Amino acid sequence: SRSGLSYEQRAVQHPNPLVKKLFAIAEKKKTNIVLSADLTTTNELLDIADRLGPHIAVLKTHIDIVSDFGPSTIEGLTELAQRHDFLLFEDRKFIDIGNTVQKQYKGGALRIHDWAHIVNASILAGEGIIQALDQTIRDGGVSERGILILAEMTSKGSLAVGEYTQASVEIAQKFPQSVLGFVSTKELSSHSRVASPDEDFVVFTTGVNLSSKGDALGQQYQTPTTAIEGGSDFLIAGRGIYAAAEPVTAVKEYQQAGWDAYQRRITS
Ligand code: BMP
Repeated sequence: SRSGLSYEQRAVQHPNPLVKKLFAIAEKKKTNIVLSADLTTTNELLDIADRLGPHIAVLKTHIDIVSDFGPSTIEGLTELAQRHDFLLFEDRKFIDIGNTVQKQYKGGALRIHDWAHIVNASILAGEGIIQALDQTIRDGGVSERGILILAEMTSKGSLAVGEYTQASVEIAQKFPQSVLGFVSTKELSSHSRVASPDEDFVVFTTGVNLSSKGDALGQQYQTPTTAIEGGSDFLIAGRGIYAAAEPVTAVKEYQQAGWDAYQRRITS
């Protein structure tokens, strides 16, 4: 792991062009925030993306919750991603057999591969799912596409622990061209039996909130500081930011907390 280096140093050393771009954005905008933009209409989604775009490195969508989803949703997101320089991450959580996920990724009404730089997948079904997504990425004719493996979950009673999490790391290591890293609550290299010295998987952490410990449906939060101290590289926050009374003020608070914690980690 290279979690002790600056984003700039990691950008220089990383072999994957999409990760290089992600680290370069973090360094340039001084942010490790991934906005979980769980808004349910195109207008609300694009409005929050435009207002908060300058403060985030990645915008995470659940595109299937947008009630009026259509071409203008994607055109708007793509235009804002370019204007404010952030990446798009569709939180699709692919989980089926390889043949099905290829169709879900490339086709259907959502055409996720066309517009989302990053997608995530669970390894419940075995490594074939990652093989299938990897194949679509390598044959897809579009550069800058990557996968995060959902190695843990933040919800109470999650079964994605222990050997399951370890298997996530081992499968990631078999597909280094397209697996960028993990969605997990902490760094996972300690789970690995065969970590190579120059591997640098990126850790995205959900369940981040500055003022709440959880919700009524099992969500469990940690703070930006504890997440970064635990080896997280990018903080995914939703309601803590977009549902705040002043989302712009809130995103700046998360941005500062996440950035300061990362600087402390790499200088200590
Ligand atoms: P919030 O910060 O409002 O709790 O939102 C968390 C977001 O992260 C949601 O979009 C949820 O689907 C996602 N998420 C999560 O909370 N825990 C996980 O383990 C994995 C997730 O993708």
